[in-house]
Amino acid sequence: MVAQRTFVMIKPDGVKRGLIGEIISRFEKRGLKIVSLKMVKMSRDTAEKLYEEHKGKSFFEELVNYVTSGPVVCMVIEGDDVVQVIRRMIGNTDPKEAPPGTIRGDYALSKSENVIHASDSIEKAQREMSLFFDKSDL
Ligand code: FUP
Repeated sequence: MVAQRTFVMIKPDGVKRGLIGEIISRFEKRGLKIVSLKMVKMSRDTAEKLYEEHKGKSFFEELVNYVTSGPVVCMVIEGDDVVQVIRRMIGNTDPKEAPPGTIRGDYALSKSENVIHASDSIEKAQREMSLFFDKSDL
């Protein structure tokens, strides 16, 4: 199995609530490798690019306002089948449907403020990590 890389971001509510350590710890304990990590205040332009698939939807404005409302922690994480493994670890978009034991299932209740983002395909991972990291960071 060839190691994959994915993009993960702890959203402003996760940072404000002091969940950075807890969340990173889960990935480390799972045996995944943190390749690069940074805290940034996202620009509006970057937020619109990150969520471009949702442009025009009713929640888009609210989503962009929320992810630019405070610092986020961006990571590139590596491991076997890491895209799928981390999607399972974070749980459903709507935390009320996310099973206990998942990050959203344990720490969130709101669909719009759901603590964490992770890429849902290898292609998206490449695109999303390039919004926040230079080649030399990786
Ligand atoms: P996910 O990949 O699980 O983060 O989910 P999506 O890409 O479908 O949605 C991205 C973000 O848009 C969610 F994390 C929160 C927000 N969203 C809403 O606020 N309302 C919705 O109905 C769907 C998504």
